[in-house]
Amino acid sequence: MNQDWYKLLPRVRNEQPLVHNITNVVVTSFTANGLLALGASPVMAYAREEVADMARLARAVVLNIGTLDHTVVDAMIIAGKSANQQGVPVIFDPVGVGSTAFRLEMARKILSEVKVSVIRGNAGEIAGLIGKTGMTRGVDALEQEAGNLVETAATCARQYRTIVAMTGKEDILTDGVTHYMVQNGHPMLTKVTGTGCLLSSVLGAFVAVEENHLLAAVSGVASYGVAAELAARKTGEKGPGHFQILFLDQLYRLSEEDLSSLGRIQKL
Ligand code: ATP
Ligand code: TZP
Ligand code: MG
Ligand code: MG
Repeated sequence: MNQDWYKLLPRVRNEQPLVHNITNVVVTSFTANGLLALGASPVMAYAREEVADMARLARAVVLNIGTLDHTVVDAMIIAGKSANQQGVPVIFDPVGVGSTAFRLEMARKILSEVKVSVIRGNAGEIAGLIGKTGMTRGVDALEQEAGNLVETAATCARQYRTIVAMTGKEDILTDGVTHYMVQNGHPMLTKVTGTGCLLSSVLGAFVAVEENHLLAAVSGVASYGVAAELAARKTGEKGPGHFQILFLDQLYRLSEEDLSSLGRIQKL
């Protein structure tokens, strides 16, 4: 990509944007620690009485339906509308959409009431949002043919007038017209719960510092993938427990040089 995508990470560290997360109970602590390691400033707030105020204070709002119920969905809509009124970008993670009817119904409700800047999900979830079902197992994506992935992501982006970050072995970033593929990352990311959720919140930090949200999404996904590759090298023979810690450390240590030498971004 011709812009200096690797220069966004230093901006995140300089500006330390406040990212307001309404996320799931599985990943809360990992998400907060990941954002801190990266250099952003996390806050979790869920009460309907305060989410409008918190969203207004934040530089990005992340809505993640991993362990949703009606109360959480109400809070997400209040927070999302407040963010929209203030021009604060909203990221949406449709965890598990495509596996139950309730998730799809709630995701569509949120997307009909809140304008989101980026949807970040696995292939099954993005397919689920455009009505293609049977491509998920619980919160995990099932394998799909590569050719269909770009079309699925682009259709989703056009339908919801947003940027789609569809992640997996390869990541597809699209606004519906212009598409990028990022080939960074490591299979160890699939052995630690919440790595997709943390990525959605990391994208919140990147869109907070860059108005071009497609560039921010590409940069955030590539930076995250490079950190995972470096952490996996250090993990060696050890397993997911060590990788999780080394990955947080690597988010903290990641340099512009690491990114410019290891980033694998391709315009499609
Ligand atoms: P799932 O529940 O299907 O694992 P998720 O919400 O956890 O989905 P992922 O698609 O796993 O999200 O994406 C999280 C990170 O893991 C992204 O940076 C992505 O590039 C990376 N990733 C996922 N699978 C692989 C893989 N097989 N090889 C390399 N990187 C991967
Ligand atoms: N169940 C509900 S939310 C959740 C699980 C296991 C976490 C999913 O995290 P990720 O980032 O999608 O792997
Ligand atoms: Mg994963
Ligand atoms: Mg997920």
